[in-house]
Amino acid sequence: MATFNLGTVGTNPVVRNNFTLNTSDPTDVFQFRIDGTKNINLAVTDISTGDDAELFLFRDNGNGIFDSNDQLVNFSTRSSNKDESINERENAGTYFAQVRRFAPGSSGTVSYDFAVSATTPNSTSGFSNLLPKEFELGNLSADVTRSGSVGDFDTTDTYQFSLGLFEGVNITLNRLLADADIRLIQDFNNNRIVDAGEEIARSTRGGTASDVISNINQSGDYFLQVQQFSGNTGYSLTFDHFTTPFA
Ligand SMILES: [Ca+2]
Ligand SMILES: [Ca+2]
Ligand SMILES: [Ca+2]
Ligand SMILES: [Ca+2]
Repeated sequence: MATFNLGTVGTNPVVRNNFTLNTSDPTDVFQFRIDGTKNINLAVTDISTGDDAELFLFRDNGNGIFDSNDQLVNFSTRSSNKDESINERENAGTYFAQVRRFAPGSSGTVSYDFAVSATTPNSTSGFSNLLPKEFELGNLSADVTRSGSVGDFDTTDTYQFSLGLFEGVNITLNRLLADADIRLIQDFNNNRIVDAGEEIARSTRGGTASDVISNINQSGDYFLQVQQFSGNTGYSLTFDHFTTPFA
């Protein structure tokens, strides 16, 4: 087991690409600190085809060493080579993100990209700036509605979708019990990080008012994020598909 100490992590994502796991070295551990109450964002992306990796987050018991006394606080164990994602509000301290090769789903050496950031909770900058394909909607060709929830143990949900030529979409977040917000992103450099200039639109209305992003009418690949602003809430997210007279 290899342990990589990333030091104190803040808003800027720390990225470790092209790491590998195999039968003789099946886990990697990324140790990091946060210096206040933050939304910890973790993503494992670009898992090799035909393989499966899992993601676990532990809080250190205070000795600064990854051991059996550390508490598992969250995990992401999706099938095949789907991206893994954790977005969790936590207090200052030392944490360990463990990436494990899932042997029954893996044929050989598993490669993956890892990223971590810590954003400011309960604010308009609390959105995760990582872009795992947590919910893949694919190319929109009709209206789509999804329900989900955000809260302290899942502070951001990230949806992937694309629009073809002559297609557009209006996006509405509603049925809220607490304040959640949305933003729309295009990952122009395809690094699975939200860089400057890649946020296309956002809606951050207060309370349980619906959030709306209207008239997105350019073809391309998009990410839509739903963020907890305060409290825990379920939500309904609607993609109202329309056609346009232009490409
Ligand atoms: Ca420990
Ligand atoms: Ca997995
Ligand atoms: Ca980017
Ligand atoms: Ca809102």
